[in-house]
Amino acid sequence: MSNGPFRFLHASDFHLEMPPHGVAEVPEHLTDLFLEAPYAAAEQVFETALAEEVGFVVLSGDLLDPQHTGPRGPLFLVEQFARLAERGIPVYWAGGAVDPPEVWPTAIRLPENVHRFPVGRVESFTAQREGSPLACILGASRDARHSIRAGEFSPSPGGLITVAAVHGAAEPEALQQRGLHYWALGGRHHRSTPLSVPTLVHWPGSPQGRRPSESGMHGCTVVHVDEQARLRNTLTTTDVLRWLSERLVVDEATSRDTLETQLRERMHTLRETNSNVDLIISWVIAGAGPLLGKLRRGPLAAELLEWLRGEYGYGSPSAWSLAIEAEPSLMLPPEWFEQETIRADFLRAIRHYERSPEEPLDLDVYLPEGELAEVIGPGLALADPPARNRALREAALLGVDLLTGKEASS
Ligand SMILES: [Mn+2]
Repeated sequence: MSNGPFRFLHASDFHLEMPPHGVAEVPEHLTDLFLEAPYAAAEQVFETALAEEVGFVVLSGDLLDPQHTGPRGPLFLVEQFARLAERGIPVYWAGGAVDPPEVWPTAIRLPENVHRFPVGRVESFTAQREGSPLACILGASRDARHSIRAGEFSPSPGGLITVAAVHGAAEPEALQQRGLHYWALGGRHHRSTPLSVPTLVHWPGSPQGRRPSESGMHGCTVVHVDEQARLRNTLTTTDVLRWLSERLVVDEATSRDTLETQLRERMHTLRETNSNVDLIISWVIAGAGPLLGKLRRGPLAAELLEWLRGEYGYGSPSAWSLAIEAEPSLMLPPEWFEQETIRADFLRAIRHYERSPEEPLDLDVYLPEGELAEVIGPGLALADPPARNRALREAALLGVDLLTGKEASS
């Protein structure tokens, strides 16, 4: 049974307390944008709910940490909730890691249309439209155990569309077995839909990417319910600042001019496919040839970066190039490992460390006391296998660059 067609909106992880970060320096003309981005993106979520005339809004946690936003965060949410209240749109909010119900400041009253789920216990609400039930919304705020207990969620006995709102990790298959229509999940900053039939299991991700690794479009989800109780989820982008990671491939014949043309063409494509949003772009140049060596060492990378920034970084919207670097890839001729050369000794040593992950790199001995922590981050980040492998790859490339004579510059 369905009272469709209708739409509802699902969003999570506003993290109003957390501006974008992970960048060495923010250019001055973008600082306001960085600081305001979480609020601007969250506001777009509420704009979407109003524009789509949704029946209700489901929020799956991590909206804000009021201790870090100060009063601005709760006051902002109250204002947005009130806009929904004016249009008769109820809100169902399951708390996550930073926004359990008890951290909400008692002096700030939530509007009547906002329903919060208790911690560690499933509660059920029925969303109404013009006096008749539209959907059943189950939910719980995250408790200390952190995992979703799927068994505590059951479909509405009346056959009403049933939505579960909860923050955390779970096996999608275990959720699907419960026979609900939709799992409105929170706690991931990337959008994902691990299952869609017969149950939609969905993380909408954060409405705003926070760091270079949170690349691509960010937004909220509008769920369309038809007369046959079939659900379809669509993305509405809300981010005001979008992180992109772009890769270009060069070869032996690529000149600096050709690379500039490639960069310019890609930039135009990006501008067309990401209209009305400021872009923060990390460029990686892959492939082979002398240009890559020049990008790794020498002024070329800095010159290209300055050119890209000057050409595209100050427009409105802006496309700011964060970095341009050669991809660390190791496609070396096998004989380089076998020769009687210093380069081969060096490469064999690197290979030995790659094949013996249990063997510590002991880089400390090469650095003045205390400097290592600053260089590679606290907690000796090289203990983590991807970081260790990356460091070894970088070391190999640098060694190859320095130990290979000019005649063999490939
Ligand atoms: Mn989160």
